[in-house]
Amino acid sequence: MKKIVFSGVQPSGNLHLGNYIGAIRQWVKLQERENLELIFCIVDLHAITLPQDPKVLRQKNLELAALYLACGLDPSRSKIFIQSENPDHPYLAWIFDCITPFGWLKRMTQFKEKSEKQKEKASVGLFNYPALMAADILLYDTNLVPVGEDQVQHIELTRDIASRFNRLYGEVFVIPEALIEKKVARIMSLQDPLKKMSKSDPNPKSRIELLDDPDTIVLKIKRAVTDSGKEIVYDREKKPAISNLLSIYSELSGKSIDELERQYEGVGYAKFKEDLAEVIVEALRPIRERYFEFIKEKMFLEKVLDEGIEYAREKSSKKLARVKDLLGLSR
Ligand code: ATP
Ligand code: LTN
Repeated sequence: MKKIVFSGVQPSGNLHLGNYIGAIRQWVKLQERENLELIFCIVDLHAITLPQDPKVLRQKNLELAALYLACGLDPSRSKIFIQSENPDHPYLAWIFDCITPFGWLKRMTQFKEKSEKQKEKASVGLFNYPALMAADILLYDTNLVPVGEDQVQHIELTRDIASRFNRLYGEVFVIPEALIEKKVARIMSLQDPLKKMSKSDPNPKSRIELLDDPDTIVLKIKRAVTDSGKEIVYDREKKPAISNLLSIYSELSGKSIDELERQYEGVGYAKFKEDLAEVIVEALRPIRERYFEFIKEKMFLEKVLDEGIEYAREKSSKKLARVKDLLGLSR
Protein backbone atom coordinates (compact mmCIF):
# COMPACT_ATOMS: atom_id res chain seq x y z
CA MET A 1 0.00 0.00 0.00
CA LYS A 2 1.30 3.45 -0.89
CA LYS A 3 1.57 6.04 1.86
CA ILE A 4 -0.23 9.29 1.20
CA VAL A 5 1.54 12.62 1.53
CA PHE A 6 -0.38 15.90 1.73
CA SER A 7 0.81 19.45 2.25
CA GLY A 8 0.01 23.03 1.29
CA VAL A 9 1.11 26.63 1.20
CA GLN A 10 -1.03 29.76 1.43
CA PRO A 11 -1.09 32.05 -1.62
CA SER A 12 -0.86 34.96 0.79
CA GLY A 13 2.30 36.58 -0.55
CA ASN A 14 5.54 35.70 -2.27
CA LEU A 15 7.27 32.44 -1.48
CA HIS A 16 10.54 32.87 0.35
CA LEU A 17 13.59 30.84 1.34
CA GLY A 18 11.84 29.63 4.53
CA ASN A 19 9.01 28.09 2.52
CA TYR A 20 11.47 26.55 0.10
CA ILE A 21 13.98 25.12 2.56
CA GLY A 22 11.40 24.27 5.25
CA ALA A 23 8.74 22.76 3.03
CA ILE A 24 8.78 22.67 -0.77
CA ARG A 25 12.28 21.33 -1.25
CA GLN A 26 11.31 18.38 0.94
CA TRP A 27 8.24 17.74 -1.20
CA VAL A 28 10.37 17.62 -4.31
CA LYS A 29 12.71 15.09 -2.71
CA LEU A 30 9.79 12.89 -1.69
CA GLN A 31 8.94 12.41 -5.37
CA GLU A 32 11.96 10.12 -5.61
CA ARG A 33 10.35 7.62 -3.23
CA GLU A 34 8.18 5.32 -5.26
CA ASN A 35 5.92 4.10 -2.49
CA LEU A 36 4.30 7.49 -1.95
CA GLU A 37 1.20 9.14 -3.35
CA LEU A 38 1.70 12.92 -3.29
CA ILE A 39 -0.92 15.67 -3.06
CA PHE A 40 -0.05 19.38 -2.80
CA CYS A 41 -2.62 22.05 -2.26
CA ILE A 42 -2.75 25.83 -2.73
CA VAL A 43 -4.67 26.76 0.40
CA ASP A 44 -6.46 29.95 -0.60
CA LEU A 45 -9.27 29.47 1.94
CA HIS A 46 -6.59 29.68 4.60
CA ALA A 47 -5.16 32.81 3.00
CA ILE A 48 -8.45 34.71 3.47
CA THR A 49 -8.26 34.28 7.26
CA LEU A 50 -6.36 37.57 6.92
CA PRO A 51 -7.55 40.30 4.52
CA GLN A 52 -6.50 39.76 0.87
CA ASP A 53 -7.03 41.86 -2.24
CA PRO A 54 -9.21 39.67 -4.54
CA LYS A 55 -7.33 40.65 -7.71
CA VAL A 56 -4.00 39.83 -6.13
CA LEU A 57 -5.24 36.56 -4.64
CA ARG A 58 -6.50 35.31 -8.01
CA GLN A 59 -3.11 36.08 -9.52
CA LYS A 60 -1.26 34.47 -6.61
CA ASN A 61 -3.10 31.16 -7.04
CA LEU A 62 -1.71 30.74 -10.54
CA GLU A 63 1.69 32.09 -9.56
CA LEU A 64 1.96 29.58 -6.75
CA ALA A 65 1.04 26.74 -9.10
CA ALA A 66 3.81 27.90 -11.47
CA LEU A 67 6.23 28.18 -8.56
CA TYR A 68 5.43 24.67 -7.32
CA LEU A 69 6.38 23.41 -10.79
CA ALA A 70 9.44 25.68 -11.00
CA CYS A 71 10.69 24.29 -7.67
CA GLY A 72 10.52 20.81 -9.16
CA LEU A 73 7.09 19.37 -8.48
CA ASP A 74 6.30 17.07 -11.37
CA PRO A 75 2.59 16.87 -12.21
CA SER A 76 2.95 13.29 -13.42
CA ARG A 77 4.10 12.41 -9.92
CA SER A 78 2.34 14.97 -7.69
CA LYS A 79 -1.26 16.14 -7.80
CA ILE A 80 -1.66 19.91 -7.40
CA PHE A 81 -4.98 21.64 -6.76
CA ILE A 82 -6.59 24.81 -5.40
CA GLN A 83 -8.34 24.31 -2.06
CA SER A 84 -11.33 26.59 -2.77
CA GLU A 85 -12.24 24.45 -5.79
CA ASN A 86 -13.10 21.57 -3.48
CA PRO A 87 -16.04 22.49 -1.21
CA ASP A 88 -15.57 19.28 0.77
CA HIS A 89 -12.79 21.01 2.71
CA PRO A 90 -14.85 23.78 4.35
CA TYR A 91 -17.73 21.30 4.72
CA LEU A 92 -15.67 18.87 6.79
CA ALA A 93 -14.07 21.80 8.63
CA TRP A 94 -17.53 22.83 9.84
CA ILE A 95 -18.14 19.32 11.17
CA PHE A 96 -14.78 19.48 12.95
CA ASP A 97 -15.70 22.88 14.40
CA CYS A 98 -18.64 21.14 16.03
CA ILE A 99 -16.63 18.36 17.67
CA THR A 100 -13.53 20.36 18.63
CA PRO A 101 -13.47 21.85 22.11
CA PHE A 102 -12.97 25.61 22.11
CA GLY A 103 -10.06 25.19 24.52
CA TRP A 104 -8.06 23.12 22.03
CA LEU A 105 -8.10 25.94 19.47
CA LYS A 106 -7.46 28.60 22.09
CA ARG A 107 -4.08 27.07 22.77
CA MET A 108 -2.76 27.43 19.20
CA THR A 109 0.29 29.68 19.21
CA GLN A 110 -0.10 30.68 15.55
CA PHE A 111 -3.51 32.18 16.37
CA LYS A 112 -2.05 34.02 19.33
CA GLU A 113 0.73 35.45 17.16
CA LYS A 114 -1.41 36.34 14.15
CA SER A 115 -4.26 37.88 16.18
CA GLU A 116 -1.98 39.84 18.49
CA LYS A 117 -2.33 43.12 16.65
CA GLN A 118 -6.02 42.75 15.79
CA LYS A 119 -7.15 41.60 19.24
CA GLU A 120 -10.98 41.25 19.31
CA LYS A 121 -11.16 42.21 15.63
CA ALA A 122 -9.36 39.02 14.53
CA SER A 123 -11.70 36.90 12.40
CA VAL A 124 -13.40 33.72 13.58
CA GLY A 125 -11.83 32.13 10.49
CA LEU A 126 -8.35 32.84 11.82
CA PHE A 127 -9.35 31.11 15.04
CA ASN A 128 -10.82 28.11 13.17
CA TYR A 129 -7.88 27.88 10.77
CA PRO A 130 -6.57 24.61 12.28
CA ALA A 131 -9.95 22.85 11.86
CA LEU A 132 -9.82 23.61 8.13
CA MET A 133 -6.24 22.38 8.02
CA ALA A 134 -7.35 19.15 9.76
CA ALA A 135 -10.04 18.74 7.08
CA ASP A 136 -7.47 19.24 4.29
CA ILE A 137 -5.32 16.49 5.70
CA LEU A 138 -7.92 13.99 6.88
CA LEU A 139 -10.07 13.99 3.71
CA TYR A 140 -7.33 12.13 1.83
CA ASP A 141 -6.31 9.43 4.36
CA THR A 142 -2.99 11.24 4.66
CA ASN A 143 -0.16 9.42 6.42
CA LEU A 144 2.57 12.06 6.19
CA VAL A 145 2.47 15.84 6.26
CA PRO A 146 5.79 17.46 5.28
CA VAL A 147 5.83 20.95 6.86
CA GLY A 148 8.14 23.34 8.67
CA GLU A 149 8.49 23.09 12.42
CA ASP A 150 6.03 25.96 13.04
CA GLN A 151 3.17 23.70 11.92
CA VAL A 152 3.76 20.83 14.35
CA GLN A 153 1.15 22.07 16.80
CA HIS A 154 -1.46 22.08 14.04
CA ILE A 155 -0.62 18.52 13.06
CA GLU A 156 -0.90 17.43 16.70
CA LEU A 157 -4.33 19.04 16.81
CA THR A 158 -5.28 17.27 13.56
CA ARG A 159 -4.37 13.96 15.20
CA ASP A 160 -6.47 14.82 18.25
CA ILE A 161 -9.48 15.77 16.10
CA ALA A 162 -9.16 12.55 14.07
CA SER A 163 -8.95 10.40 17.21
CA ARG A 164 -11.90 12.16 18.79
CA PHE A 165 -14.03 11.67 15.67
CA ASN A 166 -13.03 8.02 15.41
CA ARG A 167 -13.92 7.46 19.05
CA LEU A 168 -17.27 9.23 18.79
CA TYR A 169 -18.51 7.92 15.44
CA GLY A 170 -16.34 5.04 14.19
CA GLU A 171 -12.92 4.47 12.63
CA VAL A 172 -13.00 6.80 9.63
CA PHE A 173 -9.81 8.81 9.72
CA VAL A 174 -6.20 7.78 9.36
CA ILE A 175 -4.02 9.41 12.04
CA PRO A 176 -1.36 11.44 10.18
CA GLU A 177 2.19 12.26 11.18
CA ALA A 178 4.21 15.42 10.61
CA LEU A 179 7.34 14.98 8.53
CA ILE A 180 9.87 17.57 9.62
CA GLU A 181 13.41 17.93 8.47
CA LYS A 182 14.80 18.42 11.99
CA LYS A 183 18.06 19.89 10.90
CA VAL A 184 16.43 22.86 9.20
CA ALA A 185 13.99 23.81 11.96
CA ARG A 186 13.17 27.29 10.80
CA ILE A 187 14.68 30.04 8.73
CA MET A 188 14.50 33.34 10.56
CA SER A 189 13.83 36.91 9.42
CA LEU A 190 16.84 38.78 8.02
CA GLN A 191 15.80 41.83 10.03
CA ASP A 192 14.91 40.15 13.32
CA PRO A 193 16.50 36.73 13.81
CA LEU A 194 14.13 35.95 16.66
CA LYS A 195 11.11 35.98 14.30
CA LYS A 196 10.57 33.42 11.53
CA MET A 197 10.95 34.50 7.94
CA SER A 198 7.38 35.05 6.79
CA LYS A 199 5.38 35.98 3.70
CA SER A 200 3.17 38.34 5.62
CA ASP A 201 5.94 40.36 7.28
CA PRO A 202 5.32 43.93 6.05
CA ASN A 203 9.05 44.50 5.57
CA PRO A 204 10.24 42.79 2.35
CA LYS A 205 13.86 43.15 3.52
CA SER A 206 13.07 40.52 6.15
CA ARG A 207 12.97 37.76 3.55
CA ILE A 208 14.58 36.54 0.32
CA GLU A 209 11.78 35.79 -2.09
CA LEU A 210 12.23 32.97 -4.61
CA LEU A 211 11.67 35.40 -7.48
CA ASP A 212 13.96 38.17 -6.21
CA ASP A 213 16.46 39.24 -8.87
CA PRO A 214 20.20 38.93 -8.15
CA ASP A 215 20.69 42.62 -7.28
CA THR A 216 17.84 42.52 -4.77
CA ILE A 217 19.29 39.40 -3.17
CA VAL A 218 22.73 41.00 -2.83
CA LEU A 219 21.20 44.11 -1.29
CA LYS A 220 18.98 42.21 1.16
CA ILE A 221 21.89 40.10 2.37
CA LYS A 222 24.08 43.18 2.72
CA ARG A 223 21.37 44.80 4.84
CA ALA A 224 20.68 41.67 6.91
CA VAL A 225 21.27 42.35 10.61
CA THR A 226 24.31 40.74 12.25
CA ASP A 227 25.35 40.16 15.87
CA SER A 228 27.99 41.83 17.99
CA GLY A 229 31.52 40.43 17.65
CA LYS A 230 33.23 39.57 14.39
CA GLU A 231 33.46 35.77 14.41
CA ILE A 232 31.42 33.67 12.06
CA VAL A 233 30.34 30.89 14.39
CA TYR A 234 27.09 29.04 14.89
CA ASP A 235 25.44 29.80 18.24
CA ARG A 236 21.64 30.20 18.13
CA GLU A 237 21.56 31.74 21.62
CA LYS A 238 24.40 34.22 21.45
CA LYS A 239 24.61 34.83 17.71
CA PRO A 240 21.12 34.27 16.29
CA ALA A 241 21.61 36.42 13.17
CA ILE A 242 24.88 34.84 11.99
CA SER A 243 23.59 31.38 12.89
CA ASN A 244 20.59 31.97 10.65
CA LEU A 245 22.79 33.11 7.75
CA LEU A 246 25.04 30.09 8.29
CA SER A 247 22.01 27.77 8.17
CA ILE A 248 20.86 29.28 4.89
CA TYR A 249 24.39 29.02 3.46
CA SER A 250 24.71 25.41 4.56
CA GLU A 251 21.27 24.40 3.28
CA LEU A 252 21.82 25.86 -0.16
CA SER A 253 25.46 24.92 -0.66
CA GLY A 254 25.45 21.44 0.89
CA LYS A 255 28.46 22.38 3.03
CA SER A 256 28.21 21.57 6.72
CA ILE A 257 28.15 24.33 9.34
CA ASP A 258 31.54 23.09 10.67
CA GLU A 259 33.02 23.36 7.22
CA LEU A 260 31.71 26.89 6.81
CA GLU A 261 32.99 27.95 10.24
CA ARG A 262 36.44 26.76 9.23
CA GLN A 263 36.24 28.39 5.81
CA TYR A 264 35.36 31.77 7.36
CA GLU A 265 37.72 31.72 10.33
CA GLY A 266 39.32 35.17 10.55
CA VAL A 267 37.26 36.43 7.60
CA GLY A 268 34.96 39.44 8.06
CA TYR A 269 31.18 39.65 7.73
CA ALA A 270 31.40 41.53 4.44
CA LYS A 271 33.14 38.73 2.54
CA PHE A 272 30.91 36.11 4.16
CA LYS A 273 27.79 38.00 3.09
CA GLU A 274 29.12 38.48 -0.43
CA ASP A 275 29.67 34.73 -0.82
CA LEU A 276 26.33 33.89 0.76
CA ALA A 277 24.50 36.21 -1.64
CA GLU A 278 26.18 34.44 -4.54
CA VAL A 279 25.19 31.01 -3.22
CA ILE A 280 21.56 32.17 -2.93
CA VAL A 281 21.54 33.76 -6.38
CA GLU A 282 22.86 30.55 -7.95
CA ALA A 283 20.45 28.31 -6.01
CA LEU A 284 17.45 30.41 -7.05
CA ARG A 285 18.50 31.06 -10.63
CA PRO A 286 17.02 27.85 -12.13
CA ILE A 287 13.80 28.27 -10.15
CA ARG A 288 13.37 31.83 -11.41
CA GLU A 289 14.09 30.81 -14.98
CA ARG A 290 11.66 27.91 -14.91
CA TYR A 291 9.01 30.06 -13.24
CA PHE A 292 9.03 32.58 -16.07
CA GLU A 293 8.62 29.71 -18.54
CA PHE A 294 5.70 28.11 -16.66
CA ILE A 295 3.80 31.31 -15.95
CA LYS A 296 3.56 31.91 -19.71
CA GLU A 297 2.03 28.45 -20.21
CA LYS A 298 -1.44 29.30 -18.94
CA MET A 299 -3.10 26.34 -20.68
CA PHE A 300 -0.64 23.92 -19.21
CA LEU A 301 -1.12 25.34 -15.70
CA GLU A 302 -4.90 25.09 -16.10
CA LYS A 303 -4.56 21.47 -17.19
CA VAL A 304 -2.41 20.59 -14.18
CA LEU A 305 -4.92 22.24 -11.82
CA ASP A 306 -7.91 20.62 -13.57
CA GLU A 307 -6.38 17.18 -13.24
CA GLY A 308 -5.50 17.89 -9.63
CA ILE A 309 -8.98 18.99 -8.60
CA GLU A 310 -10.64 16.09 -10.38
CA TYR A 311 -8.46 13.65 -8.50
CA ALA A 312 -9.01 15.45 -5.19
CA ARG A 313 -12.80 15.63 -5.47
CA GLU A 314 -13.10 12.00 -6.39
CA LYS A 315 -11.22 10.98 -3.25
CA SER A 316 -12.66 13.50 -0.80
CA SER A 317 -16.29 13.02 -1.82
CA LYS A 318 -16.19 9.38 -0.74
CA LYS A 319 -14.72 10.27 2.62
CA LEU A 320 -17.19 13.07 3.24
CA ALA A 321 -20.16 10.86 2.29
CA ARG A 322 -19.09 8.36 4.93
CA VAL A 323 -18.72 11.09 7.55
CA LYS A 324 -22.13 12.59 6.79
CA ASP A 325 -23.74 9.21 6.99
CA LEU A 326 -22.21 8.48 10.39
CA LEU A 327 -23.39 11.83 11.73
CA GLY A 328 -26.96 11.33 10.49
CA LEU A 329 -26.61 14.07 7.90
CA SER A 330 -28.62 12.14 5.34
CA ARG A 331 -32.16 11.01 4.60
P1 ATP B 1 2.41 33.58 6.47
O1 ATP B 1 3.46 34.56 6.85
O2 ATP B 1 1.40 34.15 5.49
O3 ATP B 1 1.83 32.84 7.61
P2 ATP B 1 4.41 31.69 5.87
O4 ATP B 1 5.53 32.37 5.20
O5 ATP B 1 4.53 31.37 7.31
O6 ATP B 1 3.11 32.52 5.60
P3 ATP B 1 2.95 29.33 5.11
O7 ATP B 1 2.13 29.35 3.88
O8 ATP B 1 2.22 29.53 6.39
O9 ATP B 1 4.12 30.41 5.03
O10 ATP B 1 3.80 28.02 5.19
C1 ATP B 1 4.13 27.18 4.12
C2 ATP B 1 5.14 26.15 4.54
O11 ATP B 1 6.42 26.77 4.73
C3 ATP B 1 4.83 25.47 5.87
O12 ATP B 1 5.18 24.10 5.77
C4 ATP B 1 5.70 26.16 6.86
O13 ATP B 1 6.05 25.33 7.93
C5 ATP B 1 6.93 26.47 6.01
N1 ATP B 1 7.61 27.67 6.50
C6 ATP B 1 7.10 28.93 6.53
N2 ATP B 1 7.99 29.79 7.02
C7 ATP B 1 9.10 29.07 7.31
C8 ATP B 1 10.38 29.41 7.83
N3 ATP B 1 10.68 30.65 8.15
N4 ATP B 1 11.29 28.42 8.01
C9 ATP B 1 10.99 27.14 7.67
N5 ATP B 1 9.81 26.76 7.17
C10 ATP B 1 8.86 27.70 6.99
N1 LTN C 1 -1.09 26.01 7.85
C1 LTN C 1 -0.18 25.59 6.85
C2 LTN C 1 -0.74 25.57 5.47
C3 LTN C 1 -1.66 24.43 5.35
C4 LTN C 1 -1.29 23.04 5.35
C5 LTN C 1 -2.50 22.33 5.22
C6 LTN C 1 -0.08 22.39 5.45
C7 LTN C 1 -3.01 24.48 5.24
N2 LTN C 1 -3.53 23.21 5.15
C8 LTN C 1 -2.50 20.93 5.20
C9 LTN C 1 -0.10 21.00 5.43
C10 LTN C 1 -1.29 20.28 5.32
C11 LTN C 1 1.01 26.49 6.87
O1 LTN C 1 1.96 26.07 6.38
N3 LTN C 1 0.95 27.65 7.38
